Amino acid sequence: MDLNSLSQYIKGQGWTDFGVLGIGSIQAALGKHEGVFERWLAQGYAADMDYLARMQADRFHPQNKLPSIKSAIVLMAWYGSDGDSSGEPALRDANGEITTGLTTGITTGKVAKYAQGRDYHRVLKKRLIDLSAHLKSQILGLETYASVDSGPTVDRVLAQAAGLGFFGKNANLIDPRRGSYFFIASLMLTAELSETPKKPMPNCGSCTRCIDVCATRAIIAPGVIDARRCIAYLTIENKGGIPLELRPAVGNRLFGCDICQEVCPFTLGRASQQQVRIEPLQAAKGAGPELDLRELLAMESDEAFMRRFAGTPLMRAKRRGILRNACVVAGNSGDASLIPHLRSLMEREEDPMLKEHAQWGIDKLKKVDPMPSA
Ligand code: B12
Repeated sequence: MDLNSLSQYIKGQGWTDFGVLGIGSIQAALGKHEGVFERWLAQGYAADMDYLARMQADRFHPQNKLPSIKSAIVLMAWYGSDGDSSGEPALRDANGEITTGLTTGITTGKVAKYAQGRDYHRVLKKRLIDLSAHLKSQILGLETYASVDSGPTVDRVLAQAAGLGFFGKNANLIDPRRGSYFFIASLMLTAELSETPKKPMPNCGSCTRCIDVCATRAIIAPGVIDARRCIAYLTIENKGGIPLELRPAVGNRLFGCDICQEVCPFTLGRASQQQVRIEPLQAAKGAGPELDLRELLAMESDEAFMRRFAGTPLMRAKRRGILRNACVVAGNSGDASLIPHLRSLMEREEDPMLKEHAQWGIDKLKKVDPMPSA
């Protein structure tokens, strides 16, 4: 199959870009990174994400899933912005300091950009299945294996090898023309496709903005994240409480975090020039960028939670995780009118973890306004 018609089909599906890797390049890239990954795990940086160690063999040896693999198409799906710049913070405050858009005195919590639309796993998997069917109609006897995020692939490493970007100091894969607000998906194939040409890539140079502004100091070395401190981990994957010392730094990040991307010069300005071409990924189709804390704190049942968030990435944290996060964000809001909402959550919920987080929020708000009117 020639590259032009493949490219036409892929772009027609709404993908932002793609690259093709032969099995030699796949093995070389994964072989180089397996040691990096093992050292990362050994340091404890994976926190409680035990599945990462369990999936190691499959992630680094794609033959485990597709024994006759000969190539892979690695795809980029933009999610960052619907074409305006409203989600981007001002880069510097009045004192000239870099700011990450964190504010106090507001009663909403922020949803990371990746999570504002429909759940990308389902949306992109569907696109991969359609792509696979299209290729199978052209290549006799073709077998494929599709993977998005939760599947057994090392997405950033494959995408970097496929020429889609470079490893940033914020650990994200950065496309120098667009920034890093994109998902990565792959389709492994038993057919040999010709590799796409690779362009030379820049690097972060001496810039350390992401490291400097990370509120919890989770970027412990360029490109290395300690998930135990990362707000994305703490508010999404984490099943327990948010460590006390990190709660103030969570600020108004209710679900996920984009601080290290928001300040990246490759993303700033350029993000607003991109469009979300896969419609269900648009913020208007899902939870959107901000959620009302009063509404969240009042969510009494899993049914109510499902009605509001089914089909969105917020389901990952479940009602329990979102309520926990809402208590922390409420505590950080500086708005004492939220105290009664935290109180009624505390009285209503049986879960000691939720009670403790609500109490923390109340105590923090009392310090702002020791005599709240309500
Ligand atoms: C576990 C995981 C997390 C964890 C850990 C994050 C991390 N940095 O490892 C948590 C929950 C914290 C997380 C957060 C986020 N994630 Co995540 N996550 C994953 C997952 C499932 C595995 C990543 C992994 O293996 N990590 C282990 C590290 C060691 O590997 P790595 O990050 O893939 O690769 C790095 C190293 O190899 C390193 N490296 C390369 N060479 C060398 C050499 C040396 C010497 C060293 C030291 C390092 C080094 O550079 C690579 C990039 O930094 C992938 C999906 C997948 N199947 O791969 C998504 C994925 C990485 N996440 C993604 C996203 C969107 C996010 C968030 C932006 C979500 C959000 N807004 O809240 C944040 C970003 C946080 C950050 N700055 O990294 C996207 C990233 C897309 C992109 N453009 O890069 C992915 C690819 C999902 C997808 N399919 O689209 N995530």
